[in-house]
Amino acid sequence: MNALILVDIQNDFLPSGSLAVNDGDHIIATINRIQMAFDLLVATQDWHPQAHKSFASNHAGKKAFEVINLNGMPQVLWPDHCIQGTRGSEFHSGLNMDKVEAIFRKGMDPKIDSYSGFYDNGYKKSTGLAGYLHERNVDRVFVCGLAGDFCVAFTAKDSIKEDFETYVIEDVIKSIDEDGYQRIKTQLEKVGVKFINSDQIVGVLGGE
Ligand code: VGL
Ligand code: ZN
Repeated sequence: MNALILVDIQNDFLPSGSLAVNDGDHIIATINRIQMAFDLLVATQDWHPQAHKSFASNHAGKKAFEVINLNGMPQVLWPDHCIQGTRGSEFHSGLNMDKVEAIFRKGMDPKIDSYSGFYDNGYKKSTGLAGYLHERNVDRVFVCGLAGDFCVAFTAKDSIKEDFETYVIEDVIKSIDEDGYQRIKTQLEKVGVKFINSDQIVGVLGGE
């Protein structure tokens, strides 16, 4: 079984959102179109309390995109985003969610950030996504969404750790920083993540 994970396709990461990713909306139509190729669709949702320590606004004198030490780990400070229950935290209205069987929320603990759909950044808590996918007999995981250099990359890294054959579909991701994406892509390639474009999905799945 194969699964497509839709990572954080939420208004705050789209144009006019508070942490807008360039051209974030350009991936939506293709994501809707490729959904039918997969056995299972799941989504992740960044879901922060207002007091989240990843927000620059919760650190006096700090600005967004500065890096601080948060409980022993480097932490990029972000503009307030994806606050629980706000419009910014909702999925893009044009994204087809009808076939998404489960939504995994992350980033609720104010003390620690959570980029991956599987674990927080300190691996203190699991979201249950790995167990869910294993119980559904998934062996191949495909990842798309936002942002390529953060939540998509961390999700792909943990997917490999959980022993899923893992693909990032590169034409349906967008990154906050393209250079940062290229650096993390090199690391992901080393641990076995594969990179494809959406026109290769049928070929990859055809081997099943
Ligand atoms: C993300 C920064 C902060 C993401 C989430 O979805 O990539 N990036 N929170
Ligand atoms: Zn966040």
